[in-house]
Amino acid sequence: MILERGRPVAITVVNQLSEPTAVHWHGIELESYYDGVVGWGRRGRKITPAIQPGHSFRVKFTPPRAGTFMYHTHLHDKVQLGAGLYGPIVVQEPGVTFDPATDHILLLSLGGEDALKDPLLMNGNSKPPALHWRAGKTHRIRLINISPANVLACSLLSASGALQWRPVAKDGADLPPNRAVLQDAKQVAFAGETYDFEVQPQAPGSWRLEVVAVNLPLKVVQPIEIQ
Ligand SMILES: [Cu+2]
Repeated sequence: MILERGRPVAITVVNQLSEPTAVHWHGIELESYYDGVVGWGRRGRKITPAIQPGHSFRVKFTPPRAGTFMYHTHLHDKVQLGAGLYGPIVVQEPGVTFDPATDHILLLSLGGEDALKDPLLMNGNSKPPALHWRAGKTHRIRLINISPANVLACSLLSASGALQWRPVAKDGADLPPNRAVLQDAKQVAFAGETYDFEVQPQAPGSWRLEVVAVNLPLKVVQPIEIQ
């Protein structure tokens, strides 16, 4: 979902499940009534309802910050998250167009309810196909962890070993210049965190983003071919 900072948006959530649901707009500042916390969020006298099967709920907000966010179910979390009720949100500055050639969403999740049996997924895939990036350009990586309760260690590697990247944002907030400095391309991401990095591949080669869970037998590798 790509939104524009400062531009009001209305999103209709239609529940086609056989059980109630609610959707949380993770990291976005919005009125609590729309934020998917059933029985808690409110607007005047209205309390956030669960969205019943066959029903819908219209969410309205104006994203105040550009950055990387996510939406996800906030009801029956284990079952519905395991079934895929989540997705990325990118908020762009006005006038900026999302360019998938250099802007890359890498969303980590669990492909089921059981971290001991179900696979770790990258963009919905346990064996994600290679991405093809151009050398000589600045690429932005938007790392999102929505794997419930999983702490993930992520490293960007080339065939000859570790790479470096420049962190530019965390949870949708730009980093101050003294934090946005080139460093080893490693990051531990807790569930619900987003991290943005910039990388500048100089020459063709085979890269990969390796992600392993801390204390769980989970791993996923995203191949990246630099061309
Ligand atoms: Cu959340």
